[in-house]
Amino acid sequence: MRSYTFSHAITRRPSASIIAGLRAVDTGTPDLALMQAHHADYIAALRSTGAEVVELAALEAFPDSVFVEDTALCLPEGAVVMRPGAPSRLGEAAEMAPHLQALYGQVLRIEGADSFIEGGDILTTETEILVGRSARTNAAGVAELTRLVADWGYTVREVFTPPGVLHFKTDCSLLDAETILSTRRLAESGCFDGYKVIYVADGEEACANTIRFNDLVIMPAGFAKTRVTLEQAGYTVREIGNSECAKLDGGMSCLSLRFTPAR
Ligand code: CIR
Repeated sequence: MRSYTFSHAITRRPSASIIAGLRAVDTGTPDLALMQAHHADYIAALRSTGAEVVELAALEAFPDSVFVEDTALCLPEGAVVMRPGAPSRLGEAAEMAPHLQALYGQVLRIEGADSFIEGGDILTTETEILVGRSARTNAAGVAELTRLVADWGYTVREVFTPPGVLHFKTDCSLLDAETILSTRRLAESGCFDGYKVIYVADGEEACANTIRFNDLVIMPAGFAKTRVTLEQAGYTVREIGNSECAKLDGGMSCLSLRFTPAR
C-alpha cells in the first residue's frame, strides 16, 4: 500500500528561531527544549516501524523549517519540490531539493512564478491525489502539480480547505486505503464521498492531523475520545506530544516527508 507503507522519512531538527514561526493566533512562545523532546519521540516512533529516518540539521534562517512536509510531495516514482505560499518559507523548498536528489532518480519542481503550493494541502490516497486550495495553495499551483504527476499516472483532484484552516491536512488524515480521519467541517463538503470516514470527536478537531505510517497511527497526545475510536476500529495508536508545534499550527504530518523511493 504505497499511500501509507514507507521505507523512508525525512525530518529536520527544530531551530532556536522557531520562536518566530508563523501562527494564525498567538497562544504563547514555543519552548524549544520541549519541542526537541517531542521531536525525538516522533522520530523514534517512525523508526520503530523499521523505516530509515533522515534527520537534517536545524536551519536558523527558516523558523518554520521543522515542518518539512510543506517543501515537497514524495511519490514512489519521484519527488516534486513545492513552492510554499508563505513568503518566509519559499527558501525551505530549495534547501530540501538536494536531500531528495540523493534518494530519488527523479526530482521535479513547481516553478511557475504565480504557482504556490504547500505539501500540507496534499493528501495522497491509494487511488488519487487530493489537493486543497487554501491561503497557501492556489489554482496555478494545483494545475502545475497536476501536469507534473500525470506522467507518473496520478490523478489530481482539486478540493477546498475550509476558510480559516491552515492546510487541507490540518483537518484530515489517511488511515488506510479506504479510510480517512476527518473533522466534520471538512467531510461535510463532500470531498471524501466514496471513502469511509472516521470523524474526530467533537472538540478534538486538533487531532485530525495524524499520520498512518506503516503499522502505526501516530497522533498528537491528549485526544482520548478519538484515540478510543481509532483503537476500536483496529488501529495501533501511538501518541506524541504536540503542545509546542500546535502553537505554530503544526501537527504530526508536518514534521516529516514519508516515502519509498523507487530507484
Ligand atoms: C506555517 O504556518 O507554515 C507553520 N507555522 C506550520 C506549518 C504546518 N505544516 C503543515 O501543516 N504541513
